[in-house]
This record gives sequence, C-alpha cells and structure tokens, in this order.
Amino acid sequence: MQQTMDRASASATPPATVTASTPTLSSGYQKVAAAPGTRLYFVNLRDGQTVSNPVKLVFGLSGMGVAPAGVEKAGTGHHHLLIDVAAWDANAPLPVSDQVRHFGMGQTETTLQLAPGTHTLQLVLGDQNHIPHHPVVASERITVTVK
Ligand SMILES: [Cu+2]
Repeated sequence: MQQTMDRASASATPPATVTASTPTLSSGYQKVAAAPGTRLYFVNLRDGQTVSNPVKLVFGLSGMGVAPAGVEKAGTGHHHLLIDVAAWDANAPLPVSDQVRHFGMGQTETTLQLAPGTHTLQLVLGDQNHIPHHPVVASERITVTVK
C-alpha cells in the first residue's frame, strides 16, 4: 500500500492507527492500569535510522516494571514488538504472529533478522494476558532502513 506523506519532515513515521482504549473490555475484563507518565521507547534506535543485520533492539521502559506473561503484578507488563504493523486494537489481546512478537519471559532486548528495505517498529506493553494497559503504553512508531 502506498501512502503519500505531506509532512514537513520526511523521516517522521506516521503513528499507527489504534482503537481508543477503554478501561474495561466488552467481556467485562478490567484492564491493568498504566502508571501516569510511563514511557516506552527504543533505547538504541531512532526514527529514520539505517541499520544492518542482525538488528539489536533494546527496550526502554520508565515508570512501570517488566514481569513475565502470566504473572499478575500491579504496575508491570511485558514487551511486544510490532513489525510493519500500521493498525492494532487496544481493546483485545495482542495477537501472536511474525509481525507481533511477545517477550513473555520478561526480556528487555532482542536481536532480529529483517529483510533489506524499510520497516516500522513499535513497542507496546501488554499485561499478563497480553492485553494493552489503560491508557495504552506504546512507543513511538519508528522506521528503520535495513541495508
Ligand atoms: Cu504478550
């Protein structure tokens, strides 16, 4: 899909389309609350960066903690990496796919092989059931160019 960008800065990646987060799911599930001011970010990558394989990603989280999937502990979650994902649902468990990687052991970094070309990357924190927090804790969506 081709998208035309009419922004002043050509390197700024458009944000993903995300459904508006609700504190409770239609099933009645109460989402885990995000701590105010929580920040999720790529420690070692920035938007527009050129990288080469293997691509190391370090996940930065401030304001909350990391816990493995399945562990219910207030103020925590585990990392999810969205690769080339332009839209996602904040009110459902994050799916498991090649494009949505779960770090359910509580990992805070990973190393990837990415096909040459441009890719978008975004981090999303999920609770013990892989459901985004309320409000959503997500990083900026960035674009990297793989040589
Ligand atoms: Cu998960």
